[in-house]
Amino acid sequence: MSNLVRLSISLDKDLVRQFDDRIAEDGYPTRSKAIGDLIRESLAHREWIEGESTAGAILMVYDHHRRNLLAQLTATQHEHHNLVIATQHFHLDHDNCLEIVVVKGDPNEINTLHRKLKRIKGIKFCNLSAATTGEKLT
Ligand code: NI
Repeated sequence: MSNLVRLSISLDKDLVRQFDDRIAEDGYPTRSKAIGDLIRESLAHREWIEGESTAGAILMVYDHHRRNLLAQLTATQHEHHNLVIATQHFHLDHDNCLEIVVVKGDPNEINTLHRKLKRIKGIKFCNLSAATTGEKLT
């Protein structure tokens, strides 16, 4: 038996036109796939607001010559070692490094870690990509 449910919904004509333009640009094969993705995105977003556990990645760019920066980065990550699944470091050029910190755990604590990393002097870019554990999504 199929798990698919057929829905009939009514939406504003202009809204549908905008949606169709957007999904055509993105190359979606069907409206169903695009709407399913929007629903999953919304559920993943709720995980960050009211969930107990979620996952994501913190992406940083910094100059490794900056005094105390590396020590502060390491100390801050150790303060939240329960969240950090993995880190990967890339040497972008002579001065700049790009580091990815993959995190999983309490969403509030992940946000705290992100804020702490962001305010370290010498961090040029610090972005949190809020993903999902995927456990509750199909
Ligand atoms: Ni480096």
